[in-house]
Amino acid sequence: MNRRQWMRSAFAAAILAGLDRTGWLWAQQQSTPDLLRGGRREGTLTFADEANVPMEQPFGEELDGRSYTDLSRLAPESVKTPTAAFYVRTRASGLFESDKASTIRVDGLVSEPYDIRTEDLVRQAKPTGTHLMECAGNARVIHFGLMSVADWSGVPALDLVARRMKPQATRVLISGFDQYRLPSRSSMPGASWVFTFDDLKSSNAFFATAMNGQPLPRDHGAPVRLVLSGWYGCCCIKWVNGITLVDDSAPATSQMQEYAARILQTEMPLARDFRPATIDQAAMPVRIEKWRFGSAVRYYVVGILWGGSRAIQSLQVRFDPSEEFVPVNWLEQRANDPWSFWAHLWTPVRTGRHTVRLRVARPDVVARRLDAGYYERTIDIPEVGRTT
Ligand SMILES: Nc1nc2c(c(=O)[nH]1)N[C@H]1C(S)=C(S)[C@@H](COP(=O)(O)O)O[C@H]1N2
Ligand SMILES: [Mo]
Repeated sequence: MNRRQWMRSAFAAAILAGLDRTGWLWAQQQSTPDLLRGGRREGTLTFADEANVPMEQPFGEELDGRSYTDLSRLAPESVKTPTAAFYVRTRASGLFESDKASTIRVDGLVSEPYDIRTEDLVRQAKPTGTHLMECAGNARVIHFGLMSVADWSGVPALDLVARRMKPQATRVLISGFDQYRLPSRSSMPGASWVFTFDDLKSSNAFFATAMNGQPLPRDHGAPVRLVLSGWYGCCCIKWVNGITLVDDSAPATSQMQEYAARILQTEMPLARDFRPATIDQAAMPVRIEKWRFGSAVRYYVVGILWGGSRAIQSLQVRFDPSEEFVPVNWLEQRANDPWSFWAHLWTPVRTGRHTVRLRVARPDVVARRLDAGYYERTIDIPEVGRTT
């Protein structure tokens, strides 16, 4: 597909989304086909101040095992991440025998403990939609590669956890297999999380058994993992082996404490003290291309927006702290989950280093990480040209 066809298809997709029963669409200013008319693409720049790390290939083991998604390849017509490129944070333990992980134990405040057979979940699984996952530890240095989107299948979590429950149960602790051969250099072992029933309902939580039409791979939590729409990946427990019904006195897990240290910066003893670990509205550039229009040099900036819980309608960009924010030329937000796209044709007036930052200019939209500069990216502009 050439550039023009690409833009045409994005535009077509935008129109279709506008007509869609569920989709909502906010197109700002110009239509994309106009943006690049008469131009010629000369190449793609790389972001400055980011490390030279392996992308889309697993490295390291167990708790320190990672694989990063290359977001620079994203385009509006291909929002899903192929499974082999989906990020990994914690690779399967060498001690974990997935063929023996045939049951999930349900205990705690239930009339009688019982087991759920994972093969029953695999059989009952239905398509559960396209969802984004982002690690709370996502970072610029690794090109923000701890974020991906897949098509999932599974079983609604609420259906499963609420069986044989005693009336005093108000929360549910979901745990996964977390014993490792090797000590970790960077994180505490033990992924488990305490949810309210309302958390599971509002996030459409499900126990996933397949992604992108294939059985869940080992590193992504086979045979069964949890997925919550709009919550950070740290809550999406892999290798699920336990469901414990608890009440409001349940302590926060070590995984919740680790997350708290990363996001909320305060230590809280009880699960009930935690705010839902939802992703605020966020946005960033993923690719900057150099274009020539006659004698003028311009830069085509493609980005994504994700997180949040409402249509933002307006997204603004700035290329230097001394500049004013301006509305992006094109924005097509279809939903908060998974990611959507924006684009901007930028004509810098000087060469050298620039810092790209996005802003949602709405007081009613919370965007803590975005507003703190967490998703800023820097770029070195090699050439500026006469504008016509
Ligand atoms: N059992 C278990 N589940 C886990 C983890 C873990 O260390 N152990 N890591 C969590 C974190 S921090 C993230 S971001 C997601 C990553 O899921 P992925 O590797 O499939 O992308 O899994 C979550 N589930
Ligand atoms: Mo994470």
